Amino acid sequence: MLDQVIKVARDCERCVVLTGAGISAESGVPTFRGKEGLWGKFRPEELATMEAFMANPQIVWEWYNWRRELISEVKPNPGHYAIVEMENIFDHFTLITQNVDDLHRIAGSKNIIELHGNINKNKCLKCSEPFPDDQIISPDVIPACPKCGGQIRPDVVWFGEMLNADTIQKAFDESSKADLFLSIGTSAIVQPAASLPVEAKRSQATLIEINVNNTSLTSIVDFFIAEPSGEFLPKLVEGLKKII
Ligand code: BV8
Ligand code: ZN
Repeated sequence: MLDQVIKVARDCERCVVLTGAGISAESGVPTFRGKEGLWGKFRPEELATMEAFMANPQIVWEWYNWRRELISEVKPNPGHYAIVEMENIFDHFTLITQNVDDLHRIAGSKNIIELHGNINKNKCLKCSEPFPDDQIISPDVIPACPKCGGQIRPDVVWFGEMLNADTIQKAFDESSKADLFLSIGTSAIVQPAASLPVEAKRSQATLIEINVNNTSLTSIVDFFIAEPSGEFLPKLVEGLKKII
């Protein structure tokens, strides 16, 4: 399968990669819906929503700080680094991530579309002013906005919240122009992100899925690679570098 994928990929010019929590699993970041997943103890509706934050700001704030703590101790894995190299292999390369863990940027990826925001960023609930990154935030006291005194919240997209219009538009534009689309480590459940690979397929891209489990996307992909992304991606990049 690797040789077939290399053969197809080498003739492609516009490559788009969509990643989900699975790309960070080998770094030790729990996925959302896996058995050891973040949601194992909670349900998405309980915590990653505006309603949850309004009802229990303290619990939501502490959950995000627990995740920030956890993410601050992990490193990118070979899958992240292979994606960095892909930027130099394809004429046009776009990385779209659903993850908020910042590991792609830390690994060195440049052109990243962060669909759901970034867990290390905060903003004001009231005036949306970004909260300065260098301000120390205590794990259990929610800071007040220096500009208007409003409550600070994590700058991520919660369930039920709209994604940034320009961000999602750019993601769909790139997906519709791709001739190669890799869906990596995502259960392809969360919308509208899960529609991006479908859009690419509709626009005649070759669609490749890399996941340790089948997903709702698997039945429409051209190649399904049932391997951990941290193992398959470095082999793919090594193979492409040899022939390009
Ligand atoms: C919106 C930030 C609309 C917060 C997240 C249709 C259209 C529009 C909306 C909806 C719709 N249908 C339903 C909705 C509502 C909702 C939704 O999609 N719900 C789902 C549960 C059905 N969507 C929304 O609310 C979105 N908003 O569109 O609003 C709207 C319209 C009008 C007016 C107002 C609003 C907002 C969605 C964004 C939510 N925020 N994150 C935070 O992180 O705290 S989503 C969250 O899930 C993460 O970002 C995560 O990345 C994302 C997706 O999950 P995955 O990444 O796929 O992770 P998962 O664990 O599920 O899967 C991991 C995969 O990896 C598995 O398949 C596993 O097998 C695999 N894997 C594991 N290890 C490896 C591996 N693969 C390879 N290698 C390995 N080693
Ligand atoms: Zn404010």
